[in-house]
Amino acid sequence: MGVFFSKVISRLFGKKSARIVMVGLDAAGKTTILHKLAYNENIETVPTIGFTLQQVTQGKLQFDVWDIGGQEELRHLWKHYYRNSDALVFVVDSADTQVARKSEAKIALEGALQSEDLKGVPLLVLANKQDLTGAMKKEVIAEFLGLSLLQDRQWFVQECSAVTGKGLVDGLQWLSDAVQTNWTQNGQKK
Ligand code: G3D
Ligand code: MG
Repeated sequence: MGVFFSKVISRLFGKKSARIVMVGLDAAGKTTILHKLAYNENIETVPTIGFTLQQVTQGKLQFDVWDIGGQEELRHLWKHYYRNSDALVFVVDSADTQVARKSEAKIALEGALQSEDLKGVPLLVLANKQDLTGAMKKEVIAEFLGLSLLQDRQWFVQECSAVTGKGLVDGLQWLSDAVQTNWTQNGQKK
């Protein structure tokens, strides 16, 4: 399974270097997704002040992953890691239907999208944990995150499960296409 993902990822993103930032509230499933995608790769834990950054490099593709939410005082630190990103992946625990958590996720996403460094980059929302009963469907997630109000960027919600792997390749396929389109429209990447 892991080797399969490695091949898919390198095929999708081609020969250019790309940097993908993946964030979301704690326990959304980011680390599990990263392990699924980067089965054979070394996941590095990069020491940072205030939060833990996980990093994987696969060919010319780099994934940077960390928890966002809650701590307002950390926001100014995250922005350093948004720099030079080609795509934003926001992971949601679709099985967590608590109003407070949904609102926390919305605020966290809004905070990320306000970053100058992420201006115009495509947004993939991974509606994770679809294997659990009662998981919210993509329409519900798009609604509470207020995605229909987003302007000047491509966005997409993909239902997936990090445990079974279902949906992850489809999400990355969309992201790869969106990144290519964005590069074409806003000047080619070196
Ligand atoms: P995070 O890195 O976003 O904080 P993790 O989240 O990847 O650590 O996942 C948090 C918990 O959710 C883990 O369970 C993990 O196994 C579980 N999880 C992640 N993705 C899925 C999924 O798609 N389906 C289901 N059913 N569970 C998932 P534990 O028990 O280790 O805390
Ligand atoms: Mg984690």
